[in-house]
Amino acid sequence: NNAPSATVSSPRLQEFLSTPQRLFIDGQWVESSSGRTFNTYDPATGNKLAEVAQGVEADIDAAIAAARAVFNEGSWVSMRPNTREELLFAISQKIQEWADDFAELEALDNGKPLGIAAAFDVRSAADCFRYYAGWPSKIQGSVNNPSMILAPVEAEFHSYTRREPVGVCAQIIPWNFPLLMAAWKIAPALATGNTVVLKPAEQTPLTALLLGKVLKEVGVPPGVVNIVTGYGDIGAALSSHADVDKVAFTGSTEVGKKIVESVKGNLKKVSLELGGKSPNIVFADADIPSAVAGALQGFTLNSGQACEAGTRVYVHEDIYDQFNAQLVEAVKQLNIGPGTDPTSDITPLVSEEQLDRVVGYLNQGKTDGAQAIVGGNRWGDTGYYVEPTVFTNTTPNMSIVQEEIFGPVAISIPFSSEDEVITAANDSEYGLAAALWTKDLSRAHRVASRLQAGSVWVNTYHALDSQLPFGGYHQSGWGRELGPESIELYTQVKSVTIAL
Ligand code: TXE
Repeated sequence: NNAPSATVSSPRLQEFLSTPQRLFIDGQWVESSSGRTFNTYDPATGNKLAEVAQGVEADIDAAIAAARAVFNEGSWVSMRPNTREELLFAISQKIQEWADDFAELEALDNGKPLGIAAAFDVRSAADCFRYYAGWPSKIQGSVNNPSMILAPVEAEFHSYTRREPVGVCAQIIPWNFPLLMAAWKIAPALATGNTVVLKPAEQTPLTALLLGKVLKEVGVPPGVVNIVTGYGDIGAALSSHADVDKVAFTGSTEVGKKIVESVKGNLKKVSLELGGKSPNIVFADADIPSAVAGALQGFTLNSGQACEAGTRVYVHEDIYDQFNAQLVEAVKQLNIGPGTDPTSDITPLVSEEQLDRVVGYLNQGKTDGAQAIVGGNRWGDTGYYVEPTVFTNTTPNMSIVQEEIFGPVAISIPFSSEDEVITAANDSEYGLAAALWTKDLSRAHRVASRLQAGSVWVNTYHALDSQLPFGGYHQSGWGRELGPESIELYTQVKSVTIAL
């Protein structure tokens, strides 16, 4: 039964949800070769949302073969930069045209607020394609005049470098920003002439499949992007495949380590964007209302299911009690409800598994002696909701202080000096993001330079843009995505030398 359990507003979405979702291989929508399917669920109700083809290893093989064939054939790789730009721009425009459908589908499949899905996920995905649409005509090599030593003939030399695509790219993405993660991966790969096999998360495959329809409609050649839905087993089959040249992964640090193990066979290139436990530091001279709003957004955006979430809030001791009181008040103003209700601020977690995981951390925190000054429990008994929670009275070794919880949960910790808070902030196996709130310009730059994190925000939080590289120090990952850095991730450099 493929009838959608949710009521959707547009005919396009009604049609999309009432047809079985298939794999996108070599420009065709096909069944899994095993005939198997799996369900995705609406996290607000736990009801089935759609039935999706469950890809198996044979489908991965077929998708990689298609991506390889079109890469080797050559016309995609050598496409005129202006034509490639037009194609990427058309994808961006089509996403905007279908923005309402993408937003509603994302809110249903992931559970996130419709407003966030529209204003952040869908808009940023369109922006990302537009940003990379500008790149193909600007990818450059360099010209050199080297003095060669070991050359067979005496000559002058002229050398230049070329930036070429890496090849077939496996891209494995998570469920917290499903469409946006697909955009961060596919847009730079296409801008640089690679071909792609994308594996969306099993919890949230739908917007990637709708993106597949966009790619087909605007005329991305068959085989250039293939989308295979399914579980982690096919992610592993992709990352270990001998005919894949690069794997780009966003997800848990645990699976990131498995990816690194799995690439040993052919030493394919790897980029990883993994977990975080980001510090958010409020100095005594901060504008307190802004810092409270920033701290709140830092740990509650997407119900805390953001890798860069600001979950360790360090507050100067002089303002600690005042700050906590205001933060608790702000948390109490939040509405909890389904993503499709425009008044909801805190929406359900993506799955029952994530609910159990987050509630497990809440209970562990309480057992360890931390105090929940607001929240601390599951909310309701239908859907996967958790109360937004702030803990105090923690010690540095508690699991709620060290580990990524991935729910709307923050720890508020007092500090007395700049040096002390920098040491505490950097005491983490992660290093994805960090923020500080101060009116002191010198302190802002000084502290920003000492925080071990790939993104540092001053007097703001969650400020992301396609132009700015994003990625992690330490176990938060390898490499940087977005900005010119993604052009580097998806190209390799060749030097060509000519004896004149
Ligand atoms: O992630 P997984 P999960 C963190 C967050 C969360 C935890 C667990 O703390 O609570 O991870 O989430 C695919 N080889 N983040 O279990 O398993 C999988 O099918 C190749 C942070 O859902 O890492 C999915 O497509 N692929 C994160 C993708 O990996 C494999 C966002 C991510 O799932 C695989 C999500 C394997 N062996 C979770 N096993 C962030 N950085 O934002 C699974 N996958």
